[in-house]
Order: sequence, then structure tokens, then C-alpha cells
Amino acid sequence: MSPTDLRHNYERDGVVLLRHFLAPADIADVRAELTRYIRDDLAALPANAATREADGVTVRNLWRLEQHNPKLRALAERPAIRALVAPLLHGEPVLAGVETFNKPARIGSGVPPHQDNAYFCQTPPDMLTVWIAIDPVTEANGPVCFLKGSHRQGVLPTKPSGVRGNSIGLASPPVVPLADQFRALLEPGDASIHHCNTIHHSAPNRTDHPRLGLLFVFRGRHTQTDPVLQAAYTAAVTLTPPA
Ligand SMILES: O=C(O)CCC(=O)C(=O)O
Repeated sequence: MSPTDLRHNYERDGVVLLRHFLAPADIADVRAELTRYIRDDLAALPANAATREADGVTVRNLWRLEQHNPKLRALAERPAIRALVAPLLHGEPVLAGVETFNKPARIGSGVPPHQDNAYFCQTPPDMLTVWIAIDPVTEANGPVCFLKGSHRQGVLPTKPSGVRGNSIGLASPPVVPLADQFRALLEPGDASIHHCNTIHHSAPNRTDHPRLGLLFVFRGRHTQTDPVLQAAYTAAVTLTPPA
């Protein structure tokens, strides 16, 4: 996709797919580093470095990897990635987060419909997520489903979700049939990029196949925290920390 098409499609739909975003060797390195990090580093880190699934053991999310893992921060900071997202952010990219949504086999939990800016609380909403598939993402193992064009509605009313790792959701989830939503079906190394106001969600993973995603979150340097959004997020995340 040309840079012009990328920007046009992103601004129209609030979500775009990029095939072969990372090379197979990068994906193998990411997988090995995440396995090592969970095994060797995580236990000594603050509680807000991860969210576990209902079994209390299996990792649902890793948070704040940009602070705790120099290798993954360096990957997110690659000049080619910064150059790709800069026009979508209308300014200089600032890396705001490196995280995972692991969606492990059989017990991976769902993500309720939400807009990321209910968590990020930025104005103007020049913030996005690059979601990179480490495992194949199929119809069955809980792909992220997006409502194209929903980013143009601004931040919609929210309510605490009670879901650990996704503490704030939409007050009234939109009634759009699944068939009319955009499911990001990805091969390892493919990525989606979504705007922080694009409504999205994902189903639990009941299959025998994990669905690991690595996320790079960027904002434009010019954005600022909106105190009203921040107050709603703080109330929700206090009920179900850490995210
Ligand atoms: O990976 C998922 O299932 C959800 C991802 C998500 O909510 C996000 O990228 O903001």
C-alpha cells in the first residue's frame, strides 16, 4: 500500500491491514524474547506489568514493556515504523506503550467493545495502535473485530467493564452484526493499525491454538491528557487494576 493510500484508508476506516509488517526472523525473535521475559523477568517486576487469565497463572497481557524490555522497545522505535505512523498521527510519534494480548489457547478471555482513547485520554485523538500477529489469527481463535468508521464519532460514553485488563468499555455497545464488522485475520508478521477512537472487541479463545498479539502504541507529541476522560478511566481502573 502506498503511503497515500495508507493514510486515506486509515482516515476513512479507522483501521488498516498491513501484510508482512515484520519479517519471519523478527517474529521468531519476539516469540523467544517474550518467552524468556515471562520466565525470567516478570516475577520480579511490579504487579502492573501483567494481567493473568482466570486461572491466575497464564498471562493475558503484558504491560509497560517499553519500560521493562529494551529489546522490544527498540523494535517499536525502528525508524521505518516511526516514519510509517507519523503521517497518521499528524506529528512526531512518541512511543506510549508496548504490550501484548496473549489470548492463550482454550482459556483466553474476551475483550469487551471499547475505544482505546477511553484508556489513553488524549486530545486531539492523534493516537494509534499497531497490532502485530505473532501467531496466526483465525475466525475461531478470537480475532480483533473493528467497526470501520466508528473513529469519526469521537469518544462515546463509557462505563467500568469489570474485566481485568480492559477496565473500561462502552456504556452502550453498538448493535452491529458480526458479519458487518471487520475481522482482522492475520498471518504471523501481519499487522493492523487502528485509531484510538475505533470501536473494537474480541471473543474468548476456545480453540487449541494461541493467538498472541504484540502491540505498539504511539501518540503524536502534540496530544494532551483530557482531564474528564482521565477521571472516568481512573475510576474504572481503580475497580479492576492494572489496565
Ligand atoms: O487483542 C485483542 O484481543 C484486543 C486488542 C485491543 O483491545 C487493542 O488493541 O486495543
